[in-house]
Amino acid sequence: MPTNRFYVTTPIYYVNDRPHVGHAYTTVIADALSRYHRLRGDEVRFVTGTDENSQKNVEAMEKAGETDLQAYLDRMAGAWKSTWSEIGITFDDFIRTTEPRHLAGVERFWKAVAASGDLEKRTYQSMYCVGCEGFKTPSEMNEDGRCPLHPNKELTKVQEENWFFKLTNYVEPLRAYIREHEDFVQPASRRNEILGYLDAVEKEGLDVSVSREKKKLSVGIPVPGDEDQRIYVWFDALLNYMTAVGYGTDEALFQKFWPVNLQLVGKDILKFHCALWPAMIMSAAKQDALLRNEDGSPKLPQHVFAHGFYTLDGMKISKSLGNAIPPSEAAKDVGMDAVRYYLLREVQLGEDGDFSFARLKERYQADLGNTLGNLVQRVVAMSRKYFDGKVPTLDAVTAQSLSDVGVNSWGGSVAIHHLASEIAAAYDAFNTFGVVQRVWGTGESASNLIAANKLIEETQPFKLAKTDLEATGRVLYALLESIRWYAWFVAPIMPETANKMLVALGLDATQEFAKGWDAALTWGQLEPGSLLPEPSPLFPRLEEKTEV
Ligand code: ME8
Repeated sequence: MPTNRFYVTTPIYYVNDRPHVGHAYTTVIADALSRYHRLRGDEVRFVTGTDENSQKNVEAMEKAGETDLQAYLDRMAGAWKSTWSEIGITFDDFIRTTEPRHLAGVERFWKAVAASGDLEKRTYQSMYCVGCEGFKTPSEMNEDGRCPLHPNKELTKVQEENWFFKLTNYVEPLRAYIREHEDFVQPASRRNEILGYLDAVEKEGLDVSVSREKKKLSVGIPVPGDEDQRIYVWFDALLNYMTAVGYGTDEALFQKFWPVNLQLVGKDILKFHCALWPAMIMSAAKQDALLRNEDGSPKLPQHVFAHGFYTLDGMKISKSLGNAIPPSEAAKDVGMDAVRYYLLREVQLGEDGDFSFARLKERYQADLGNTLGNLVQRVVAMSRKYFDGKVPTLDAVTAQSLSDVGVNSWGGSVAIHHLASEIAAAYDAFNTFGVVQRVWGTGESASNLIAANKLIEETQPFKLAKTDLEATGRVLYALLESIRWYAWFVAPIMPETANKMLVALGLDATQEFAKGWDAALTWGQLEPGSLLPEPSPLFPRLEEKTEV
């Protein structure tokens, strides 16, 4: 089977602070999708990184009483990387916009846009929000003239001569691309926001200032051919998605991974990603053949998905409120898998939600401990007890009879095959919330975790074992084999848990995952008669854990 490639990105984050659970949300979604595609055998490129040429970072450094910007940036980039490793983020590349490889690509791209005639020097006056690194029109301000997202800071009046990018030249091509590619802007509910913005760009002539006077900034990439100007941080930052895969430095790599399959962003930066960014590419593609398809059309991102925002215990997450806690702290009692699960489970992708410690603990006990953990514990313990420490092996437990444990709500192997294809479809549609829902049993297919627990209640193997060992063996085998499947389903979201589940079945997790999704998910691969190690709880009860 030919391998597909999957290139997924997160925003590159400002390093004015350490990551909090909001940043973790985007990054965990990207990680789960990357892990899923790796399990399928696809060639995956997962890129995250840091947005370093921002005045915000300089302000944060000064606030921290430091003066060496490079040292500050290095330290903060390191802090982001280590936070990501603490919650199991498996990025393939981490790009920093102060790296030489990035500068090379930005320069090439700027020159292409300039050669297309889409840059023009104009004198400009506007209000600027350093928090957003963006200009604000009067309709985008609060009544008091401040930015609604950063009401603690006054806007700065900017009057200077800048390079402008003629976004207005691309309103029609953007509309056409969005019309022809219904799944470019996701979720669908966000498309109107972009179309509305394009109407405003057209009506109000909203070209975008893409440079600033050098003397007013202490950071920023120099504008090629204009010593007095630096490139606007957003123009530079968006290009990370290309420079990380070799634009300007490694043509073969770029050809392989561009265009990007999926760009995950928060709803706050949708406009930059679905209007300015594709317009920039349309412009540069007129000059740069690397950016064109064979038919001459520009190579644009395939999908941009904007998720909603998390609050923390009902409050906006912000550095100034002091609640921008790192994800590792949220994971202190419950572990990283529980935080990853919680972030993806608590809200439908695209909606806003609240990260609450009480809910996190509730879900840990109920969804993880009681529903998943207990299932594994009970099934393994019963099998060990009635089948001599092993996966049931009875002459009568033939492959046929194993797949026919169709007791009431339990759908047996036919249903779990159906469930597996529903789950793959949900992952393919970036719907991690849907994956979790289906595994835990709110989807349409049977043979999910809820049904597995019901099967135990309905068949009562602990009583059945006294009268009909063969029937007991069939039930327990079906449940053990299902646990192997559940491990595959949840592995992208809860990698440590999935490994433990396989170990609980006496399997070598590395070997099992090397099989690949399709090869592994056929019924009956768990070997009857193989040894089952003594189980230990997957999700220890919290009281016990904190007492230790
Ligand atoms: O905007 N809930 O960086 P940034 C959910 N450097 N997601 C959240 C969140 C919350 N409460 N808070 C932050 C920038 N995020 C630019 C991006 S890309 C070319 C440049 C996530 O550090 C969400 O993904 O402000 C949001 O879009 C992003 O962090 C903003 O990160």
